[in-house]
Parts: sequence; structure tokens; C-alpha cells
Amino acid sequence: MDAFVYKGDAVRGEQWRALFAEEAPDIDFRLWPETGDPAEVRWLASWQAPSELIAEFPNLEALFSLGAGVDQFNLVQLPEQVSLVRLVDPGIIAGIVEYAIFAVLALHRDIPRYLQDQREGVWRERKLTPAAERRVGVLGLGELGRAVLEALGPFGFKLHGWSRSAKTLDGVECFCGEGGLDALLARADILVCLLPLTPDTRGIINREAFAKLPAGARLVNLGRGGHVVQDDLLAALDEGRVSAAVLDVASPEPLPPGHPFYSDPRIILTPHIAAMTHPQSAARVVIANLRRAQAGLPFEGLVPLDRGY
Ligand code: NDP
Ligand code: OXD
Repeated sequence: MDAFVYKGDAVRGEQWRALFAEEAPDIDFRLWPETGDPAEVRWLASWQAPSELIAEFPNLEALFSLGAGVDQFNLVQLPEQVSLVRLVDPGIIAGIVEYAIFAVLALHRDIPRYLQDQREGVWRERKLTPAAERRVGVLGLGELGRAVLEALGPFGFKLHGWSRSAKTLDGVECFCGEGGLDALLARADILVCLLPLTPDTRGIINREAFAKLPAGARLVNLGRGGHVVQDDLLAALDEGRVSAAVLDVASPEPLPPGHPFYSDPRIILTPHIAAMTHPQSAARVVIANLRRAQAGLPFEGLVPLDRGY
């Protein structure tokens, strides 16, 4: 029998076990650390997998990330025969879409400023910019960026997007490659980051990028904390180059007590909760992928290691 090891918290692990029992009884589900004979383990699912863990399973064929991102893995140390598979999960996509809509609308409607007014006991209305006059620029046109742009469509914003390779999306002006970044930034009254963290994208939202945004632009970071140079963001806020930000991710996580992001009224900060991996949805995605492997088909979400996402 093919063995599958889940390494995550025990409560979710039991939910995964129940789903496997119901929907894939032929697969030998094992909840780490009860992994049985390591030689029988073909598949491992985990949020993180240090090389010592991977080395425990000599016949491992695939490592499933329990998230959409794979930057938490050391791609260089992955044994050659092990495929890395990220989670392309409707549950994660739905979570990100909900959060992105909340964040874009909150920034569009100046909610951080109104919250500050409320705390100061101030009753003050501000000019309302119609959505049709507001430009939203999304960095990353993958599973998540595309879903967010589609959900933003009905609000009437002007939509722009940026990716590595050229894309055509209905109702979205698309840019690509290094040469297209400045054009996207110049059009982003609200900039939304949904990039993977790779050597090419680390620190991409920095002082130079802030200088290219329209004055008073707003930022939503849903990618990884490492995309934003955090001191540059604070400087851009102080200079008025950026007027507010919604940050779901930070570097490091958790941010240490006393970090300026906790108390800055221009920032809405949440602890990496925009999307969560739910067993009900994620386990089914992984089972479907195991069936593909059993049928000799390529995994959905297979990560080309040289690309890094
Ligand atoms: P995908 O791999 O589907 O899409 C990534 C997108 O980024 C693609 O459009 C890709 O371009 C683009 N991209 C990658 N590198 C570059 C580059 N150097 N220059 C320009 N564009 C680039 O990823 P997902 O949409 O599924 O997820 C994106 C990220 O969201 C994850 O990696 C993770 O970091 C984050 N995330 C955050 C969550 C949260 O709770 N905050 C939850 C889930 C994910 P191309 O299309 O040309 O390949
Ligand atoms: C993910 C995440 O990558 O939760 O799925 O950030």
C-alpha cells in the first residue's frame, strides 16, 4: 500500500485522517510522528520540511506544501527524485479574494483615516473618489491575483496587473517583466502584492518602487513580508508618498512586540490570516493530486524548481 504522511498540527491531522479514511481508504494515511516504516512513505504533506525530515523517507516521491507558497522550503536541498507540489486550493483562493476585497475597499474608502478620526473624537467627512477614478494594480497574475482581479471587476475600478510572462485578461491592462513594472506602479493608486517570494521578488516593494507610485498611493500586501522593505514603507508613509497600508504578512512573523507597525494608525495589520488551509478543502485537493500520480499524470501545482514558485 502507498503511504502518505501528514505533518502538521494534531487536530487538523485527525481531520485529514478522517477525510482520507472516507475518500481514499486505499491510501495508507499516517500522522507524523507515527510514520511507520519510512521506506513505505511515497508522499509527505507539510508546511515546512527540513532536509533531515525528508531524508527520513528514502522512497519519497513528492512533498506537498500545506500552503500556496513554497518559499518556506529549501529548494536547493530537495533530493532530485522528490517533486515539490504547492496547494492550488479553492478554499485558499476564496479566503484571499474575501480579504483582498475587504482591504481594497477599506483603502479606497479611507477607512484607516476614519478609524483614526473616530479614536480622536473627530466627525469629519472627506472627499469620496468614485471607484471608476481609482486604479488598482495587482502584482502577480497567478491563481490568486487573477481571482482577486475578477472579483474586483464589478466594483468598477480601473484594473492593472503585472506578471513575469505576458498575459491577457478581460478588463485588465496587463504588463509583464522587469520592463513592465514601472508602468504598473505608475497606475497603482492601490497596489496589491500577490507575488511569490523568490530571489527576484524579495524587496521588490522598496523606496524606488514607492517613488514610482502615484502620490498618496495605498498598499495591500498579501504575498510575503519579504516583498516589502519595511523601513522604506514607514519612510514612504511619513513622506506622504503612501497614505495607508493593509498588511497581512510581515517579516519576521510574528513581528516583535513594539514594532512600529502595531501602533501606526495608517496601517491595518493582521497576522497572516488572509487565507487559511482548511482540511475539508485542502485534503480533497491533495487526494485528487495523489489520484493523478497513481494514474501517471503530472501533479497540479507542480513547482518547477529552477523557477522557484
Ligand atoms: P502563482 O504561482 O499561481 O502565481 C504567481 C504570479 O506571480 C504569476 O503570475 C507569476 O508570473 C508572478 N511572478 C512570479 N515571479 C515574478 C517576477 N519575478 N516578476 C513578475 N511576476 C512574477 O501563485 P499564487 O497566485 O497561488 O500565490 C501567490 C503568493 O500568494 C504565494 O506564493 C504566497 O506567497 C501568497 N499567499 C499568501 C497567503 C496569505 O494568507 N497571505 C495565502 C496564500 C498565498 P507568471 O504568471 O508569468 O508565472
Ligand atoms: C500560503 C499561505 O502560502 O498561507 O498558503 O501563506
